Amino acid sequence: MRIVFLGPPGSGKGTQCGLLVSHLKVPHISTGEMLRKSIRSREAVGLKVEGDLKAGRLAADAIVIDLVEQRLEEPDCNPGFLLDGYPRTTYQALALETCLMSLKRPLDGVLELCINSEVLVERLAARAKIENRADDNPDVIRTRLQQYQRATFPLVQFYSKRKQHYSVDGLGTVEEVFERIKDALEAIRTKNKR
Ligand code: B4P
Repeated sequence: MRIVFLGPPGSGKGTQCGLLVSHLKVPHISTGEMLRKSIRSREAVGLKVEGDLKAGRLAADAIVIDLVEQRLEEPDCNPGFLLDGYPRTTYQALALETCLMSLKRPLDGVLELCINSEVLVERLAARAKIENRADDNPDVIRTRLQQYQRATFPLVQFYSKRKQHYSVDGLGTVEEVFERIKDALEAIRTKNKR
């Protein structure tokens, strides 16, 4: 299956995609993870995006689009993929649509994990204590949530118009959310068979 996960920071996209990899047997492509890796290894891309990530701003569209397009051409993506954190802007969504059209592999669906912002702040503050991520401090979390509302939330409408959008309640335990996601994937499979 070819699925995009949408949701604000802390909504559980990364957590749920991690669980779904073995369920669906497709790779998990997290642009946040790819960018952090390139920062850690001091690659040219990493040096360009480091300041943006630290400040909670989005990296430049051109950089992320390029990373994802190269990744989607790798053979392990032939059976499908889980895109986590991409697209995050309308420009990226249009680029993805064009790329998948040229690969003749359209998206099966877009899952939005819905959750309120108080829970998000609590979750990210809890992660800050464990993982020491530079972008999990309160000021940067606020910037990331604002970015989401401004740049990424309009994608709900973008994919609704294309009848590809499905929303999933992201509140509850990891296992409860996972069960809801599996149900939504089943609904997508059934709809796409028709
Ligand atoms: P990401 O790594 O995608 O960061 P994120 O949005 O915070 O999502 P994440 O996957 O970490 O959180 P999750 O919801 O899984 O991006 C980082 C940065 O990279 C961005 O701010 C941006 O600067 C840049 N970037 C990435 N993609 C880009 C793009 N396409 N364009 C431009 N820039 C881009 O979970 C968070 C926490 O919640 C975890 O600690 C988890 O344990 C906990 N959690 C999850 N589910 C839970 C549950 N049910 N109950 C309790 N806790 C739960």
